[in-house]
Amino acid sequence: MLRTSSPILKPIRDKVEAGERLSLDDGLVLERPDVPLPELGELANLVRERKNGNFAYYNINTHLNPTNVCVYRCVFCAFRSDLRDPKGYVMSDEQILARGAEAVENGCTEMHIVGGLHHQRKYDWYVNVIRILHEAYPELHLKAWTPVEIDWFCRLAKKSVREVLEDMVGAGLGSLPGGGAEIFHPEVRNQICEHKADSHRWFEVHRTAHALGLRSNCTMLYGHIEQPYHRIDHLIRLRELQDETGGFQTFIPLAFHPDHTGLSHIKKPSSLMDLRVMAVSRLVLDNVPHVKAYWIMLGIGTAQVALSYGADDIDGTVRHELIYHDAGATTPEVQSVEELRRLIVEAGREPVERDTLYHRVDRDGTHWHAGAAITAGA
Ligand code: V47
Repeated sequence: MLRTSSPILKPIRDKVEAGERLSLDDGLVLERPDVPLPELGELANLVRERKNGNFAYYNINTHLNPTNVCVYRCVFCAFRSDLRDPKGYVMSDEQILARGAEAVENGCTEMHIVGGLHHQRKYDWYVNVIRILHEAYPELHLKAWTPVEIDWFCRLAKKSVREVLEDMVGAGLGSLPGGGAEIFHPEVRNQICEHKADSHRWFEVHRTAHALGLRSNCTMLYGHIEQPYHRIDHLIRLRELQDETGGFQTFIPLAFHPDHTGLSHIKKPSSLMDLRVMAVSRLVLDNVPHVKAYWIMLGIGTAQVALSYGADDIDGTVRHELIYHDAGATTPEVQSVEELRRLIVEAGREPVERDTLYHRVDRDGTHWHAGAAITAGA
């Protein structure tokens, strides 16, 4: 039995308890500042525990951003560089392979690969990033390329989304990360990233990936110029594709970090807003198994609390993260497994190491193998 008592939440509480779907209008009510945050959290926690019990998942992973040089100029991005900017870099094959070696030495199960869209690199260069890593380290799951990158590759290669994804799978791609979603509504998207893949293209890429049997994640970048309506609209669009394909594994709400971006006059969202967005996302996205509290972005303390506000996953050890650190994140660059497990236990949850596709990981030091699939509940 829930302790919630606000009259404003009563109809929504009844729906959540009965396992019924929330509407767009319900989502807008949840976003109202007069909805008490603890009650919202309690409702989201009900769904979180229904789906994932007391488990909180983490993985041992690393990031690779093969280049930061990018043809696009998204105003929220501090990571990108112009072609001739001294900050710009492109990694060589040797540097990329060295990262693979480091990942395996550290027991990583996953490498998360995204980057800039370089003005001069050809399609084969991007396929080669996946191929050389997969050939050298076949056990490392390569979670790579957002729809923004896949769309760019289609233009470079004059190929369809399906053909590009098939090339990448042939080279060793394992799944797609959730990035590039930002805010789908054109009122916002046209102001923060007008030139890159639009929402239709973003969904086309994930729909095609799911049809090919790939799993993927999804995200939402919040706390900049968007309004509550844009966030709920975003979540409902994701929910609709999930109804169609069932291919999303995890949703990750991404808090905007303003430093060194074109929106540096905007304040970073507060922890209370982070928790509200987490809880609302869990409640509206009723068909996505997992919601992630990305500790790099939220900070450790908020990520721990978020495990009782809808989140059941905290991402991983995360080595070599640049996108958030370039934009002012003050979290450490890497967390040890012991520390990740400690912070989960301190939050009252049971830590479970997973691989990218949510199998339990059985591990002896850096040696590991994927065990049974973790099945989410309702
Ligand atoms: O698409 C860029 C966001 C995303 C900023 O799939 C920013 O498991 C805040 O998608 N402030 C990339 N956000 C990161 C991403 C991700 C992260 C962790 C796990 C997974 C996963 C995916 O980061 C971009 C954009 O939405 N971003 N700049 C910024 N200044």
